[in-house]
Amino acid sequence: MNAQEVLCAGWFEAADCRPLGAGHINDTYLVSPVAGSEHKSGARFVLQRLNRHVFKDPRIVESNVARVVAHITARAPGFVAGIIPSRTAQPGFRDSAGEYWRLWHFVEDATAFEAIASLAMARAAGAAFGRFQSLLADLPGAPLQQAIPGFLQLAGYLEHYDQVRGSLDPTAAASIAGESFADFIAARRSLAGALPAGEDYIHGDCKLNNLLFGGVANEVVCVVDLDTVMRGHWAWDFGDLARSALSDSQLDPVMVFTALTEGFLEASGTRRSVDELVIAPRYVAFMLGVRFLTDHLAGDTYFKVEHRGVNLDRAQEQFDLVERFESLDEKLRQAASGLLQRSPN
Ligand code: GN1
Ligand code: MG
Repeated sequence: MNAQEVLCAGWFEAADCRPLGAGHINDTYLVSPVAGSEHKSGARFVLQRLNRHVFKDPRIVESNVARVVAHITARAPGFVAGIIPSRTAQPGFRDSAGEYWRLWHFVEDATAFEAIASLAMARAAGAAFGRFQSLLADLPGAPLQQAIPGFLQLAGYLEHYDQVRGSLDPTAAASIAGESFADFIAARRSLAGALPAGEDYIHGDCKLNNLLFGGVANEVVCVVDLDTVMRGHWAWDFGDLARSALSDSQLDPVMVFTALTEGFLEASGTRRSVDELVIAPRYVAFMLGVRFLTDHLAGDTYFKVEHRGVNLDRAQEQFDLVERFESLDEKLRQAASGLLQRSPN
C-alpha cells in the first residue's frame, strides 16, 4: 500500500503527503490531514515505513520505542516526539503487504542541521545526547531488546567485510573500486577492541541531524529517530555526534570537539575517560566507513543509494574523517583532559 492509502486505513484521510528528510533506511513522509479530521487544524505529522530488511522484527522496535517515549516524556515532556495510535488504538499499522508503519507528531518551528554553525550549538548538541542517555539510565523493567543484532559493533562489521570480500571473484575483486581501502582497514582493526558493548542505554544514531533545534535561543527542543535505542557503549553515541558534527564544519575542530564534550559530560553527569572520549569519534567513523564499503562490495543491499558508487563515496568520507581524528589525537587529548580536570564528577 502507498503512504496515502495507509494513512486513510490507519489514521485519517490526508490532504497532503510528501517525502521528508534524507534517511538511508526508512521511508519518511510529512503529512497533513484533510480539514474536519479529529486532529487540530493545521497539525502535521510524520509517517514512517520501517525498513523490514534492516529491522527484521518490527514488534521489537514498536515495543522499545513505546517504552522509551513513555519514560522520557514523563520526565521531560516534548524531549522526544509522541506516537499517534491508529484508528484501532494500536501504536502502529500493518498494511496488506505486512509492512509496518507508524505516525509521529511533527515538531513545528524546529530545524535539523547538517553542520555545526557555532560553538553554542555544539555545546547544546552534546548536552542533548548526554541528557538523553541520563534520562534513560533508570528505564525500569526488562532490558530493551536488540532491534538489530550486533548493531554498532565494529568486530562484527569487520567479519562481514571479510566475508563479502572473500566471496568476490579474486580477479574481479582486484578491479573493484574499494580494494584500495584494504590496507587502511587492516591497519586499524585493533579499534574493534577499544569500545566494547556494555550495559549503557544509548540512542544508537546520534547524528547531529537527529536533533531538532528551536526557540529563541536555538536550543535542542527534540531528539528524534528512536529505532536504535539499545544497550551499548555510551561513547558510541558521543563518537557518532562528534564525527557527524565535524564532517562539514567550518569551525575549528578542536574547539567544536571541546564544546561537544563539555555539553555531553555536564548533561550526562557521569565521569568518563580521556581515552574513550578521544577514540570514540574515530571508532564510529571507521565502523561506519566499513559498513558503507561492505555494502558497496555486496551490491548496495542495506543503505539506500541514488546510484552505484554512492556507498563508496560515503566510505571514503568516513575514512577521511578517521585520518583527521588521528592527526588531531594529541590536541583532542589535551582538550578532554582539561575538561575532566575541571569536572566535579
Ligand atoms: C542510517 O537512516 P539513517 O540516516 O537514520 C543508519 C545509521 C548510520 C546512518 C549514516 C539502522 O541511519 O547507523 O549511522 O545511516 N541506521 C541504521 O548516515 O543502520
Ligand atoms: Mg537513523
